[in-house]
Formats: sequence, structure tokens, C-alpha cells
Amino acid sequence: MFLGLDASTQSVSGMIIDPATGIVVAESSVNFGKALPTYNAPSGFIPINTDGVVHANPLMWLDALELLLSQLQQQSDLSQITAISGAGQQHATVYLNDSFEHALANLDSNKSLSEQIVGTLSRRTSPIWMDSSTAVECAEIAVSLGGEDKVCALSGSNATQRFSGPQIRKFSKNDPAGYASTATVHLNSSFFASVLAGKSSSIDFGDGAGMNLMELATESWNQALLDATAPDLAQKLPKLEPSATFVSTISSYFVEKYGFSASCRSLSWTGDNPASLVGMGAAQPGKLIISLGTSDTLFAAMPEALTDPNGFGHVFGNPLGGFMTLTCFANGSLARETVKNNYELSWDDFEREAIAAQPVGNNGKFALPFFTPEITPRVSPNKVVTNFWEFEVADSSTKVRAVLEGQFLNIRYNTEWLELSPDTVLLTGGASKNTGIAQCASNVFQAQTMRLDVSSSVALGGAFLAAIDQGFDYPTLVEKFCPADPQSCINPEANSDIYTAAKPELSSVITQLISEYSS
Ligand code: XUL
Repeated sequence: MFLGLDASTQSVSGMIIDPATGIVVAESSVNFGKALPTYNAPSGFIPINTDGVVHANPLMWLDALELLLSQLQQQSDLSQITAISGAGQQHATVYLNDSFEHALANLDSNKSLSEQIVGTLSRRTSPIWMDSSTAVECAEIAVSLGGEDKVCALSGSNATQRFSGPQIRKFSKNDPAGYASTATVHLNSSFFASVLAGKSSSIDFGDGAGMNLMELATESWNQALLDATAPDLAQKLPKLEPSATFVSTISSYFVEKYGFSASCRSLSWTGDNPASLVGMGAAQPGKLIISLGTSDTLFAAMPEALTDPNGFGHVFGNPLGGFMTLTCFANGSLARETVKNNYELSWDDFEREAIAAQPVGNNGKFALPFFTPEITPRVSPNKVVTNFWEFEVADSSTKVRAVLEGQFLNIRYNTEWLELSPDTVLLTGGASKNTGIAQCASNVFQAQTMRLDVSSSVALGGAFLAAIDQGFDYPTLVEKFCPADPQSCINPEANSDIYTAAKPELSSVITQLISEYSS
């Protein structure tokens, strides 16, 4: 059996799988706010939030891990677990002094993890991915490297406020003594992996790429990026290695306290998005995943380290080798709901309006879906679309289709740098159940769409990585644990190749409009 862990913003979750039978043996979760109210972090982070600062307490993460393991122990015999891997919220950094290694090697199972680790923190709290307080540091890093495009081409992303490098730079500037007493900067993922192994873990290429410090092409720390970030950073970073590298057999702390086998293999972790790619069955190139949620997110495996010339998309290491993109579109469900609510439609009406009433291409009417500031492309608050309702043809079906086609065309044109022509687009998230929305996606991408219903894809991805470590084959794991629903298969409508046939014209009109909005 294999254990996959998911240390996310609001909770720590675990899933135990038995790949031989294809069964999920146990699954559990601990919500930080509910289970650990004394940390005063109802949503998993400390609600101070001045100037975009968002931090969490790493001791709370450790207490939650202990609660989770005791819950899993009640559901299953943990001595049967052969290997563990996992994934953490990306970008979050944990700052440790030079007693960390010694504390890990000498954990006493009669005490809690948090009471033994507290003295090893050189910074009490960890900035997490929701933090947006490093605009100055991002600008400084970009200037040092000779421009945003240079940072993106090297590291896979523009200097980005939530990324670890700009966060480390801010700490080193604001608290030089705290930074000087930091012997190691771990990510949330490598911190958890270290505690489980009782030994400092490497950072994997998946999560390492979310730091603005790793050179994508060589998967190594880049000296120019390190120099632009903080002094002596090379000495403070763990080494970079492939995901799910063997760190050690599990620390005796967990053997004594939770009944793990002393031979259980503790592997390095990755970031939650790379693990989710694995757990959704899309870590081999050819499948595109679009998760339709509050924001829409596109995930895809990439064989090569291409980077977005516009700097909107991010490129991380793919835990199964090669690379992956994560490109986020902020106007997802919020834009769809705006149209639905404006016409007082139910989701069923919305579905009908989307497919039945208007022809493919919507008679040339499409709308840019930027009702709130957008990330891809960058649309600032003063450029959001406010005149959509005066759009000359006022019937609801035209507008439903206009916004859906606009959303998917925006996704398609802003991800062409990936050079992917997938034959299947897998849709997940709440809106993927809507056939009208799926049909529009299929038309615009000129590919069949299928619905993928995998809950807990991050923990499952971690468990897959642990199983692969013991020789299990990825396609077989995918077939057993996350098959796409063939009943949900939708093919492009007749004539919908206009999105490809008329592409030069359509694409230039749309890309022109998109760039006007984002300029
Ligand atoms: C990705 C990102 C988030 C976190 C959420 O860049 O910031 O998806 O990984 O946990």
C-alpha cells in the first residue's frame, strides 16, 4: 500500500491506495481552522493581511499532520505502507536554523513534532502563495536579470509576487539577522518530506520551478537568479532532485507513534499542481486538462522546456519527467455566473442556450470574458469589460455563447506557445458537468472533451508517485484510479472547424482585442 499526502492551504489530507486491487484503502483530512482553532487561522493562514502579507504557521501544519496520521491509523494498518510521497501548496517557504537537522535526527515520539521543531525555526511564520507583498522585490529581480522576459525564459515564470525567490528576498532585506541565522530554506513540500524522513529532503523540479530560482533548461539553481535574490542563498537551499527521490526510511518517530514499518520508504514531495497533474492521469503529453472553477486553470504535460513569450503561463517540472504548464484564467465561473444571473437563467437554461439556439461561431459574436481583472492576459481593473450588456444583439443565447466562446478562445490563443494539439481535452471542476460548456470547449479546441471526476487528485498523485517508486506502471494506475467518463464524451459540432479554418483572421481579431485590453 502507498500513502499520498496533500498539504494544502486549508487542510492536510492523506490517501492510502492499494494498486494491486485498485482500491482506495483509506482517506482522511484535517482542516486547520476547525481542528486547530488555537492557531487563529480559520482558513489556514494568519488573517493579518496588511499590504498583501499572507503567512501561515508551520507548527500548525505539523500538528495537523499528527492528527491526520492518527485518523489514518484508525482506518488502516499503517505498517502495510511501503512508501510515502506527497505534495504541498506551492511557493510557501519555511526558514530553519542550523539545529533543524539535529532535531530531525533525534525526534522523541513521546513529544509532539511541533514542540521539537519550534526551536529550529529562524522565522516564526511562512509566507504562502496567497501573499502579494513583494512587487518591489519582483521588480528588483527583473532589473538585475535584464528584464521580465529574461526571468521567464530562465525560470519558467516572470518574477511573481507569491513565488519563493521574491519572498526570500523580502525577508533578507527586512530582517537581515533572521536571514543570516537561516541555515536552510525549505518549501512547504520539502519541509514535510524532511520531517517524515527525519532528514533534510531535496526540493523536486516540480516545486523548485515555482521559486524563480531554478533554471528550467538545466533543472539546477541558477547563480544569476540566486544573486539577484539574496546573499549566500546557494548555501541555504537544499539540492534539487527529481520528484519522489528516496530520502530515507521513515523516521523512527512515526514507527513508534503511528505504527509505520521501519522499512517504509520516505520519498521527496512535489508541489500540489504537479501532483495534481499526475493524479488526474495527465502527466504524459497528449492530454490537456481544463479545470473549470472560480478561475479556470489549464494543465498540460510538456515534453520540452518552452516558456510563455508573454509571461502569463507558468512552467514547472513534471514529476514524471519533462515539464508542465499551469496557466490560470481568473474570469472563470465568475464570468459565467455574471451572464447566467443577468438573464436569470438556471444552469439547465444556460446549457440549453449555449448549444441549441445559436450556430457554431455565434454569427461572429463573441465577447471577451474580462469582467474582473484578469491574469491571462493581464487585464487591469480599469480595463475590465463593462459594456457587454449593450452588445447589439441582446438575446440571452447569443450572449451565453459569446462569453463561452470568448473564454475558450482566450484560453486557446493564450496557450498556443505550448505547441500542443491534443486530441482529448479533459474537463474537471463544477462547470464541467454542463454539456453546453463542454460543447463550446470541444468546438473551440477542435478536440473531443471528456469529464474527469477525480476528487483529491493531489493526494492521489502523491500516492501514484510512491507506487511508481516500487515499479507500478503509470498508465495502469490511471486506468484503475482515474478513468475519464466515456459517457461524457463530446465531439466538436459540424462546421466548428471555423475556429481552425478561419484561424488567421479570427485569431488576429481576438489577439488584437485581447492585447488592447491588456495594454
Ligand atoms: C500555483 C499556486 C497555487 C497553489 C495552491 O502557482 O500558487 O495553485 O499551489 O496551493
